[in-house]
Amino acid sequence: METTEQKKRIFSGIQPSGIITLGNYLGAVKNWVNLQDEYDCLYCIVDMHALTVRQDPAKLRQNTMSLAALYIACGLDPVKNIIYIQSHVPAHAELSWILNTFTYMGELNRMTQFKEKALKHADNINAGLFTYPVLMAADILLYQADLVPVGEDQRQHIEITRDIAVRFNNIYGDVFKIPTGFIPRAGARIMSLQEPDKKMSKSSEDANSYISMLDDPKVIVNKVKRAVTDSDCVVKYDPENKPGISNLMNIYSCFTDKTYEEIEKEFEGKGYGDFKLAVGECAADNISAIQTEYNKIIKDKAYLEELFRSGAERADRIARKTLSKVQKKVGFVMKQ
Ligand code: AQP
Repeated sequence: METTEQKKRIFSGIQPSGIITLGNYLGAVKNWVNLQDEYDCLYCIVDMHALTVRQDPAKLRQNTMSLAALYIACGLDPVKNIIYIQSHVPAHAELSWILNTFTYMGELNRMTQFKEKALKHADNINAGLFTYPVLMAADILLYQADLVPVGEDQRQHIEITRDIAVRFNNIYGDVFKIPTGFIPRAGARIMSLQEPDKKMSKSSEDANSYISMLDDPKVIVNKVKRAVTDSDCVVKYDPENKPGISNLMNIYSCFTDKTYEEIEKEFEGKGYGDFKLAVGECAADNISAIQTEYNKIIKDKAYLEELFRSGAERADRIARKTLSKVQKKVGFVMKQ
């Protein structure tokens, strides 16, 4: 028996739909790093999810490699954690199909992410975009995950995962563990630097709206300098009336562990220029340390390929167990 079996299990993932942003880092990866000792963790690169928006194949491949290198550069240990590519473990697609038949159109119709993405990609409202939450439910339920650390935007998808699991269990007995979302207190919703009422997204068309984890440090400082704020020049946490400044305070707080009160004191009587410079430099310093590691890892193709091979093998072993159980329960004749 593996010693890790005593620990609670975590599953989470990110789409290689671009280079991850500071939002993905602070809302997800940074917390994953803190959880890796205490939990038995699977961190997936969800390339099948990325296909729900049209991708350039060469870029998708490149972004997948980059995301793996960034996971490790950010501090995820590939031995302690299972790091793998979703499409390398066929059980995700197989379970997703079965779960589609336990999910109602009405439930999927309520999903905010679907509504937002359908508006953004009106020329490609594909069935995969609609059933995205079902694939996510399959990702999580396959591994009998206890906890799913995600940013605030994924809360609704965790809820539907729980609903699908409960529905299935009510019919067939205790097949799935009912997972809980784990949303960090700080950093759960990093907003766009240009439109602070919208979340920061890696696939945004305006490069000034996000900080990419691979942006040059000087670019990071400049993007923060250009961030949209208000005109009253007081550094005060007030998301409703001062969303731009509050967003920068959130970012600063995530990196420095300072409370909003401490930040307000630090910048009392100082202008936005000083504050933005401090936020920009702090983000740039932290991100550039990650980039130094990234630059070493991304060059080593053989290392990444071995990581993918062993990650998929370890994930597949766990996933197959759940999938077989589900297949038996629904009445499939099992292949001998
Ligand atoms: N702005 C954000 N603030 C905090 N957390 C965030 N996350 C995403 N944006 C923010 C968290 O990052 C994890 C991975 O997200 P994803 O790539 O699977 O999908 P997403 O939520 O749709 O992220 P993006 O960056 O907005 O991607 P695109 O532009 O492709 O849609 C999740 O845990 C998410 O909560």
